[in-house]
Amino acid sequence: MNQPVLIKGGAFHMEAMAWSDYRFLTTDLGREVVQAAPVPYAKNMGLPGAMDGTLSEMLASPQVWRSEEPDSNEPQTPPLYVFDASVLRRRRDLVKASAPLRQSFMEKHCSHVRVPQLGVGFRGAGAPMHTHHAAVNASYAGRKRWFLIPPEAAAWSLDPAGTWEQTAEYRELRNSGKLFEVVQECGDILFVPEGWGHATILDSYAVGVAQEFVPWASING
Ligand SMILES: O=C(O)CCC(=O)C(=O)O
Repeated sequence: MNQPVLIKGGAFHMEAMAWSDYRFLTTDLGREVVQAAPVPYAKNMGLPGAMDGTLSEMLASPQVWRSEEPDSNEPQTPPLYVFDASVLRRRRDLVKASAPLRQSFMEKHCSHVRVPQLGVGFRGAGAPMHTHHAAVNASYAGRKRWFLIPPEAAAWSLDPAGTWEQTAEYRELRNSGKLFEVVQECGDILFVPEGWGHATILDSYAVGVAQEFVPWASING
């Protein structure tokens, strides 16, 4: 399948829906060391601004936390986003509760599946425009805006999506009709096909788990 699909309420049955309440997320994962950065994996890409600490510390940090409503005193730059593949690699006990791909699907249809990635942040945080393998993304809290570009027009950016959304490049893409925007709400699953450009901006406190995979069909045709 090479079209994005939004499955409304597709994650409602998952145990990780408990994370829509901040207190359950921090009970399960608050002591885990994570990275927060202006863009996911900033350190790996040689970009500045990343911080490490426990998830509880990061979520209380003024560089990460934002109130639900915009505040005139807050920094103009987007907040840091906790986006981390190491947490669920260490906490295998929470993979079944939170990773959207079922074991039977992976065994039958996938040649490779990456470790699920945890994304937690507040209003204005997000991921810049990028592409990779197919992915499913489950939302367990909040509202997230997605920007999607088909493979023939896909692009990369190292700017946080909140900054990119203010640029002429964004406006041109939108006017060209090549940019699709979709809102993912708590409990929804979004499928992003291989090669599609995608970026996100959180509208509120939001928690998601993303799982990238290579379907046999994409190798064997
Ligand atoms: O969940 C997000 O905010 C971004 C997810 C993403 O871009 C990805 O999994 O590649």
